[in-house]
Amino acid sequence: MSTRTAVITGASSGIGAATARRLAAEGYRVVLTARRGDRIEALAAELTAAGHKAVAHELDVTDRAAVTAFGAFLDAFPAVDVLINNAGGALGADPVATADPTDWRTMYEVNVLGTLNVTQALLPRLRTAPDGGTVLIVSSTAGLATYEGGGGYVAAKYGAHAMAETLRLELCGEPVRVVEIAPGMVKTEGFAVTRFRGDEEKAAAVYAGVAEPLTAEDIADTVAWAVTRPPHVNVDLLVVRPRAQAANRKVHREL
Ligand code: NJP
Repeated sequence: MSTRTAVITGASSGIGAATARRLAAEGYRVVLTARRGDRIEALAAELTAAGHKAVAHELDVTDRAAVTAFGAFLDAFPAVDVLINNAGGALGADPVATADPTDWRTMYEVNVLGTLNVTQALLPRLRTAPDGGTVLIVSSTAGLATYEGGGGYVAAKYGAHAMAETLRLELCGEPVRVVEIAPGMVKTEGFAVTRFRGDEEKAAAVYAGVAEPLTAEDIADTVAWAVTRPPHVNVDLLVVRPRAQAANRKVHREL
């Protein structure tokens, strides 16, 4: 079997980096993208040194022209088999009454339009993948149920969820499957720190007393499982939470 190629957005940290490592270990050629070029270059070098196939391509998913150029860059590859739309995140935890619309716009830009941009650019290649293509969207449990302070993040992830559902309907009959992974609480390097704009104390409080939040590797594991099913098997939606989290705000804490 020839080497399959997986493109991963937001591969510079957290779930994206773990997914890149995991898919490389599964034998995929991984194309790592993110805005922080130094990080993805370092990860690609690490994977290459370990005998895997990895390349880095700096990319802001909200920059539509850059994403289009990225699609052309991928023409050099024999095929594009898998797209992992992982770039995203939250900004702020303000109530709807007082939230900053700039934050809402930024979250919509990256979580929804970023995913749209990359999916549109890569779909022609995914359609011609030898064993069929896979579009995977890392959404969130925040895209399936709301919570106070979830605000613009909830709205954006509902958008990502709606896009996954709609795209699956529209591609029915074509050799491309659409998979959605909706994680609950995952303790990653960047998520909470970004949400609270670098306030490490507030970020740490998100996970306070939670014995075992999910790790980036846990989500990478579910991504790898979903994309390595036989091509006719479409895992529509996987909701993955830590055992200590029964719902978005129902979290067992040992404080
Ligand atoms: O977060 P973090 P996670 N263009 O901050 C990239 C969802 N999720 O791994 O550009 C391109 O470590 C950024 O790269 P850089 C979450 O919503 C998480 O936890 O270099 N890339 C970085 O690699 C998100 O969709 C939790 O700054 C952009 C990555 O995104 C995904 O999981 C729970 C970008 C973020 O890595 C990964 O989050 C949940 C742009 N414009 C859903 N903007 C959780 N952790 O609890 C950002 O339900 N990135």
